[in-house]
Amino acid sequence: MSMKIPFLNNKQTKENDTEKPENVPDHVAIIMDGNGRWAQRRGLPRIAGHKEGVSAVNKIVKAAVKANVKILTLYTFSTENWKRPRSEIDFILKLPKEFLHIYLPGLIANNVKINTIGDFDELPEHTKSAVQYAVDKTKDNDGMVLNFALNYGSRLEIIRAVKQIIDDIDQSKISLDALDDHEFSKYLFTNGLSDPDLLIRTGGEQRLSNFLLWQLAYTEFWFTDELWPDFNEKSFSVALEEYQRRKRRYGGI
Ligand code: V0D
Repeated sequence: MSMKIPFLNNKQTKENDTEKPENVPDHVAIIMDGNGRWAQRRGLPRIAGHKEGVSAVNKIVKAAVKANVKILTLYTFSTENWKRPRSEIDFILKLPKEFLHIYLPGLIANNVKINTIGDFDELPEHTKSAVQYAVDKTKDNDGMVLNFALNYGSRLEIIRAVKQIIDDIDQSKISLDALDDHEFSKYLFTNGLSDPDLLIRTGGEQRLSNFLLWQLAYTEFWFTDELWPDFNEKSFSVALEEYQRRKRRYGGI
């Protein structure tokens, strides 16, 4: 049986196999902005930009695996995105299934583990089941963690944590004295994941838009005007190189 696995179409050169760049960020988080504008500039409907954004996701996942990134977190759907037109929301919420139908075999072949953060329960059943299937299928993989922020909002995440902590204090599961930033982190969606080392935002805006407010406290930021569908392996390596340069300066004089 021969099966085409799109993810595996990357040609690894000998150079890439032997090169071990220093100071690769363990955890990269990305705000994938500019999809709607990408489409509108071409006279296409906004949803055409989201669809094009899906193939950019695959390109960057491949690039991240190749670069030896340990965790890649992608902001795919925010709690604020429910304010968009219903037709656009319906289209976007079908993208996980479409993405996984095409790319899941390649992700499995590359030992990628799929994870999600956010309020998963509020998503439509068809979205949840497609994503849950992929999470289950990849749960024993120990390669890169591909972490999708789905129906994610950072303030909601922090409020949830506070409520759960109060509950646990009431039930004497933890003591108020023991609450420090390490303990607090365990109540966030990102429990078990290290904080991002590098945040990338495409599409020209320079703000966090309610993304990982707690986790980005010491993170390096990289903003680019490039729209997400145009963001490619080259753009990604430029961001990684800039990160490496910044860190080297830090350790220096
Ligand atoms: C649209 C650009 C992949 C940003 C990328 C539901 C907006 C394309 C996924 C995906 C979206 C999510 C989970 C998963 C597998 C794939 C995705 C959404 C939007 C929101 F397990 N792309 N993508 N999810 N866009």
